[in-house]
Amino acid sequence: MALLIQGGTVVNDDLSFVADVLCDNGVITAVGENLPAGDNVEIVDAHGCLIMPGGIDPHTHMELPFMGTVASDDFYSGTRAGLAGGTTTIIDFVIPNPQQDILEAYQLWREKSEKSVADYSFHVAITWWDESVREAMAVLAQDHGVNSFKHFMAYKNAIMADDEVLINSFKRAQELGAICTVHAENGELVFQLQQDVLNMGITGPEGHPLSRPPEVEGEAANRAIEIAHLMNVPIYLVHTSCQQAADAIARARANGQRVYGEVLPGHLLLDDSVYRHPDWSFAAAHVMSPPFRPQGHQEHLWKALQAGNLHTTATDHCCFCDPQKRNGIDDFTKIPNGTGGVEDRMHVMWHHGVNQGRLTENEFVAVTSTNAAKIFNLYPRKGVIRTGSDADLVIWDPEATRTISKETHHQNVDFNIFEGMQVQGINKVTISQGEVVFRDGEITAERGRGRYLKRPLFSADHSALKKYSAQRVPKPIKRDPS
Ligand code: URQ
Ligand code: ZN
Ligand code: ZN
Repeated sequence: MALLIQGGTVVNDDLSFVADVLCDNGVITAVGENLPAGDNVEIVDAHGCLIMPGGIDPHTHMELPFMGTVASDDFYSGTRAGLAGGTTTIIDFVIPNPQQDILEAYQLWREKSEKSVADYSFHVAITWWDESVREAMAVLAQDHGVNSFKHFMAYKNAIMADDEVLINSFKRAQELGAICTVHAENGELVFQLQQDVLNMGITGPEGHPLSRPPEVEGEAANRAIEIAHLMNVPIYLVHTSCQQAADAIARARANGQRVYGEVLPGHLLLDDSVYRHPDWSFAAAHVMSPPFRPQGHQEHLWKALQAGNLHTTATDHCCFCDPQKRNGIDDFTKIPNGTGGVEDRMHVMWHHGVNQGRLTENEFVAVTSTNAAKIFNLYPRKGVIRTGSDADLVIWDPEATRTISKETHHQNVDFNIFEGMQVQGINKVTISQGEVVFRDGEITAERGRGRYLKRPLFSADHSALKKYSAQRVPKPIKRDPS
């Protein structure tokens, strides 16, 4: 059934304009004023509302096996919660164990994700290196539409990539036309500081931020950026949480390097006082890496976002319920790291971004959808209201309100880091693949309707680098052998 969205204002990252939107067979077929309603068309009333591109969350971990347990939101419940909050596409992660066959891991994640109710794609983590990994990256890039490879610089003795892995993988990504992403924390420093903090007798969640101060992220951010610079590959820093890392990105960009930054609403709004809360479960529920930072970093991150040195908002949605968090009841280093947010990201960013005058409505669209689509080469299929683009949209009511709570959220987790937050400006309707999947609080998306999205190599950014590399090859100096 075709849909005609009538009476709204279309908001793209570059422009807002009054228009109707016609959707048919999963794509947008017309955008314009007073579009005629043909036969067999469902009318969706958008009067007084904004019509915006469906949200893209470029950083989630549905049903991730991690730190001895498995994240509690799976690809069904997690993407379902995302639709309720206006997110119509996620980019999740294939994270092979060290020495695990990369292609085997990719297949496992493809099977797990078939239950999704929204469209999805994968970054693939490079957690070890040998010639088979080098070959697997080509297969994934050329045959399976993987154009982004992730590197965890933290998590020593688990999935941490050392400099040798980083350099080999970055070089390979450059050859293939892919982008590199990093979790930038110095895992060796974290490991040492964790021992130091435990030796002080600190075993509670308050030890978590003490073992990974902002300098630990700043060092890794600078190192990753320099390696990317010398390997001539674009780089994207996930969950940039502190001034040191944000400034590293800004410096590199000021030097013309192709570096992008992601920020989580949690790092924009919460601080490290949560770890000193008297209730152990409350404090442990906030254990994620990098940790929420001391007061001051949040405002710096907002300014970096407004300045265009941070480009996307994501959630790093990786939920663990209290019984799971209690694996670390006697030792904070054993508390599974991760928090949720896939359902709240857009509401929180609108309320604290647009309502507070930090972001225009167009910048909101950029940082919740369009920029991620462009960086990861899903644009203009995703991330814009345009004829021919996928019919993934939200009908946004700037006057409607919601109080965020674990009691009412659809996320499969017993905690919400934004508990009690009252927000104004929410999606009344979510449309995915041209189908109404959320309306009046009801989710009607069918299990398994989500599609795997292939992402082409050589996004505009990378093709520019390719040309630059070709010109930059130094020549050997011819010398008289005598
Ligand atoms: O590091 C990540 O992004 C994953 C393992 C989720 N956990 C977290 O604390 N950020
Ligand atoms: Zn991470
Ligand atoms: Zn993550």
